[in-house]
Amino acid sequence: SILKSKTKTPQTNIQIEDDRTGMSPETLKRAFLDNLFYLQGINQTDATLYDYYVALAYTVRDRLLHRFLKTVETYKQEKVKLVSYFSAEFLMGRYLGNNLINLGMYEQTRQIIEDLGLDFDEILEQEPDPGLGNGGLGRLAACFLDSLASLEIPAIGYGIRYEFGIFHQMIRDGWQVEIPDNWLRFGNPWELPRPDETVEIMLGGHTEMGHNELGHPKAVWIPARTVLAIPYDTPVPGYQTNTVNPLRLWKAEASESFNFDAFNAGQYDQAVAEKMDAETISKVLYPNDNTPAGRELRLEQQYFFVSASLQDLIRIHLRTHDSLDDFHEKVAVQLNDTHPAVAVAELMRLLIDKHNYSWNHAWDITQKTLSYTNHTLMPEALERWSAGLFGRLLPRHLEIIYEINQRFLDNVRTWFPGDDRLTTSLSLIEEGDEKQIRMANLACVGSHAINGVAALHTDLLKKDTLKDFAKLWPEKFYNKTNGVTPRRWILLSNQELSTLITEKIGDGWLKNLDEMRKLEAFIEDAKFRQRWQEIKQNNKRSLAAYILKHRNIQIDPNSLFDVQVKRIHEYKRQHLAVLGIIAFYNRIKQNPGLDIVPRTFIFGGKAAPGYFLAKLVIKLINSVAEVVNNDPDVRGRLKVVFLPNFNVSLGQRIYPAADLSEQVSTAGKEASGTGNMKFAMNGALTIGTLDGANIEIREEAGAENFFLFGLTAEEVYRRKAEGYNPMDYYHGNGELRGVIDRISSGHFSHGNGGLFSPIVDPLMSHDPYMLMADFQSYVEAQDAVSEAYRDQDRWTRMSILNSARMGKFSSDRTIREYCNEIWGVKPVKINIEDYNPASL
Ligand code: B1N
Repeated sequence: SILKSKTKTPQTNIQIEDDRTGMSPETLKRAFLDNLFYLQGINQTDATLYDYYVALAYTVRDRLLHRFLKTVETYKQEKVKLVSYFSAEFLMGRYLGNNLINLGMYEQTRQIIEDLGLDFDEILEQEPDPGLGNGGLGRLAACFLDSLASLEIPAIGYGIRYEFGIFHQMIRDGWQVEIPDNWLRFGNPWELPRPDETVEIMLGGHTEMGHNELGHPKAVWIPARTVLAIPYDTPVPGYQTNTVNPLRLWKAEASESFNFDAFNAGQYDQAVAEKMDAETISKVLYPNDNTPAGRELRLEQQYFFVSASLQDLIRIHLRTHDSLDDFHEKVAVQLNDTHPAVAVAELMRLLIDKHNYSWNHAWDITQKTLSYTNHTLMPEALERWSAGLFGRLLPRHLEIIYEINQRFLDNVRTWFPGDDRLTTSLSLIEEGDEKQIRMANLACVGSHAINGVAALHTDLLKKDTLKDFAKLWPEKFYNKTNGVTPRRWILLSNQELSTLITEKIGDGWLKNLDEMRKLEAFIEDAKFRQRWQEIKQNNKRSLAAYILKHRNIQIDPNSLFDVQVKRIHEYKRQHLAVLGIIAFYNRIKQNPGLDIVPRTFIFGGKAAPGYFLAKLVIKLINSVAEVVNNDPDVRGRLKVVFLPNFNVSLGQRIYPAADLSEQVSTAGKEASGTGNMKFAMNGALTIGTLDGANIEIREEAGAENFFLFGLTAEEVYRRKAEGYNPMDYYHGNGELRGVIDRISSGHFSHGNGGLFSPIVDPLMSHDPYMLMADFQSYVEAQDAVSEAYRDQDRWTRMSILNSARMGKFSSDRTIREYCNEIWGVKPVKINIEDYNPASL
């Protein structure tokens, strides 16, 4: 027949399902080369390293997909309760290496890639780092997704598919320069568009009184415009489980590709402009960490993803249930800070306006569904929206918020008659020249659970930032100390250390990090200590090679690697570490023969583009580096390096190579910190204040294995109340004076003493972050660090104890607590034995 092939090609070994699910080296190799040729249309002879990355990514994706589809199908069939994590940020980091690990195919994949004569690590480096987050808050969401899938919890992450993630940072002449992060330019093999599950989002316009089917009066929102939300799913596998949960990110598109009226009127440009306008909603991540943007587009982003996600959850629920009466029994929505707090009003609107619920019934479902995590104590970082702006974008939601507030304050007034201070403080609305909506208050009122992210943070929330809510509803408050995933932050980042740990205690620690305590039994084993030290040394050597290649700075792997990587912020006090460096430098200048422990100070972190002082701190670090690194008196004993573009991938190189972790925020300001945990797990010691999770890290590691300094949160409050005068320290402390004067003299700025006065002047007048008060104590702690480092054996013991005692800071522990105390969800096993994708 003419429909048959003329040439006789033998059809051997075609096993479709096996080619896409099989894990044997032969199958993996065949699938990899098959993807390169048939999916990408590229010959091996022409393939670039990036092409190989894509081929490998598709090979791994195939091995995720049947688990993914079976997971979703199981949730539907078993009508399980689902956790949905609402977050404006997911800082996922590269997928390939992590997915290989979680699927248990890392080693055999490395092997087949190397058999083909390719460099495996170089291929992993091809993947763009998806930077859809700013810092700790976004990375926490990513660690939580890893733990949820690893604990076999039915869960879905909801967020925004930003076309541009956090900017790429470059350093020019010591200053930060921002480059757009066009991460989707070459496509994204990890995501699956689901256009059939598109939802419509209304914006702007006004409300009118109308009536429902029964003739009852009801509010009708007449929007000015609508946009479409298109879901893109990224499968998130658990560590050695069959669970693969979705991360569902929404892209904004125009409702109709063209405004036909404008088009027909010949205004082609206007028609296209409207389309572009709609798409700006998911165009770019706001690059602020711990400071609200206050822009209308930001509120549009928040509402866009919250509305899309709630509509999606309602659709999912109604597939298998007759009504939304039991919605809260099947869905737990966690609000990652107040960025998704408009969910309170949106769920009310959907229940009342769309699904005809009464106010009281809708309110009951809403409160039982939602819970809220607070991530900051600083009042200036709490989100507020002007009622005018809010009402222009979300007129119906403004009405709903006013009604929530009225009913809530009526209750407050009956519970506490005459207490005007209390009603003013609890109100969702801040009165003033312009009314402001307090998103934290909205989140508190609309949730059944409110939590802080470290013990001290929760304490201070209850005593200070949210004290009136805590008095009203003490039973609503929880502490959930943050954690990080040991799969990415130990196993993937520090493979040599992981091998040693597994050799000693087996691999149970990867699922139960408390088992790391078993390492303590080997602390008297000199060979073990030596191996521990050698591995740190190897990690330091490879970071030194990276620094030489990318910054052209030679550093000594035998020096103490003293590292501070995190967003640049005044409260995090990178400039306190700089004062410490200058103190060391001044000592050398006074006595060039001084016997000091050689140190390499490594900094990394982005400054928000509009945060002038943070950008000046980067310039200061680079300026000090230029002088210190090239001063012949220093003789290479101090080196300062600023590593540009700190992100998840760079973190993976840096944490394993650190000897000392700088966690020096003003006590009471850092909600938790999570970098502190990654460092300690990888055997770095901490120099830190009693702030955030540092307190719990020190408790676990033992006070003798932690370099503590500085005022406590209580002392900070008290000192400020008593009247704090930083000049007392300037006049009373010669070393501090020498440091400040060295900066002011222009020594680090080619004689331009004024360059850094925006940093120095505030220190000398009000010093809101109390660097002057903490300086002496910081320098003393640094001297204790140097003394400890001289005794390498003692240092290694402390390093081992830090790693061994970090079990508490696995995000698995955090997620178990959320599951048991807040979400009420249980693990669900996914069985793929009976699942044959080829036959479906
Ligand atoms: O959240 C982390 C904590 O470990 C950190 O201590 C905390 O600073 C961080 C607005 C934030 N708090 N608030 C933010 C980020 C972006 C934004 O637009 C606020 N990030 C934190 C995880 O709990």
